[in-house]
Amino acid sequence: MHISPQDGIGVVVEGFDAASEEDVQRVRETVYREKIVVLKGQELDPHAFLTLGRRFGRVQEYYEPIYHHPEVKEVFVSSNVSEGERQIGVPKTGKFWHSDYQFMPAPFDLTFIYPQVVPSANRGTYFIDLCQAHRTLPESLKEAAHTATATHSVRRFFKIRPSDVYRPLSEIIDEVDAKTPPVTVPAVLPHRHTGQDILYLSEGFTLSLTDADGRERPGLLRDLLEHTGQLDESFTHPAIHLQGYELGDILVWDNRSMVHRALHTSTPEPAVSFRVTVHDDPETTR
Ligand code: 7UC
Ligand code: FE
Repeated sequence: MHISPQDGIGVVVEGFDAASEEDVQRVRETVYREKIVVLKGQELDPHAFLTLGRRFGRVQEYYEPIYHHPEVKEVFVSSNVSEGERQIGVPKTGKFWHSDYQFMPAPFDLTFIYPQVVPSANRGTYFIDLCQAHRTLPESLKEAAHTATATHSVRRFFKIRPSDVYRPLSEIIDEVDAKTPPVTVPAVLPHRHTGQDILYLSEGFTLSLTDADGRERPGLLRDLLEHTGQLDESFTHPAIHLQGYELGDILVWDNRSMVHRALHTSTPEPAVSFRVTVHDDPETTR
């Protein structure tokens, strides 16, 4: 197995063997330091992809079944391809800045994305490192960030399911809030594997920010998001990294510190990718 740096954030790994415990350990050690790891030349069916995820920790299946792979429910399918009447997975996922499961009490440590059908143009995922965003906070925002609490929810990006047709919107919203109640946590959180501070905010999932006195501070939330680069509609902010990929790549990232956003495709080309998400709990995996 050979690791080399890539432009911007992350490393590229050639010769990764999903069956090698040593390779898995090296990728695990590398991902929290380098944030993104691209495993080249992988040929895994959905079962083997799940097995790979399990080598890194406790695999979490997505809470909404419409995303499940029909044979392997732990594999989340993002797909704009439908076969006749049958839509497998969900189209247009993650086209907003977020960290996976940020709206849940226990977000994942690692996300694995395995593209299956790749568009010829506009492929890739944007990333921003929220540890870097914390390190570069101007003095004027630092104290306010450290004393603030943030509330995260899936509400704005919950996808209407086929079974929701003809249901009142208010009933669906109430159901979303009952099933996934908003989560309130400090705006700056320590990374549980590296101890580094994370400015844990996203444009998609962070509903509101509250100061030490319990007052809502929308202006502060906007200033902090602006600092991270998430409000840059041109995607030219220096903190934004565009991660490309090709068939055979598996992207692995440090989900707690990396907000990401799927690239908008102007031309509706077919695109399918599989995803596995993992809790890398020290007590269960080491
Ligand atoms: O359809 C989507 O964009 C899925 C999103 C609401 N959640 C992904 C996640 O893992 O948090
Ligand atoms: Fe995502």
